[in-house]
Amino acid sequence: MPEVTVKGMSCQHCVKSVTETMEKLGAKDVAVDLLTGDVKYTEDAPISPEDIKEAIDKIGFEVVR
Ligand code: 9UX
Repeated sequence: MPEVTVKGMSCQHCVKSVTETMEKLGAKDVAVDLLTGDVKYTEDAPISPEDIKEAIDKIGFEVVR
């Protein structure tokens, strides 16, 4: 299962924003751990890490890995 770590989330609204952004990129079954920043997801076709970085950045968070 692909995974990215997102820095800067501090509430459930942040989780929702990140989840919706990931879904817009085509991610499915997005599971966000608010405490660790771990974002797990499945994908039908590979999603570009650069696209993820850019989209997450745009909503005010940072992909750290
Ligand atoms: Mo509330 Mo989460 O401002 O960023 S949406 S902490």
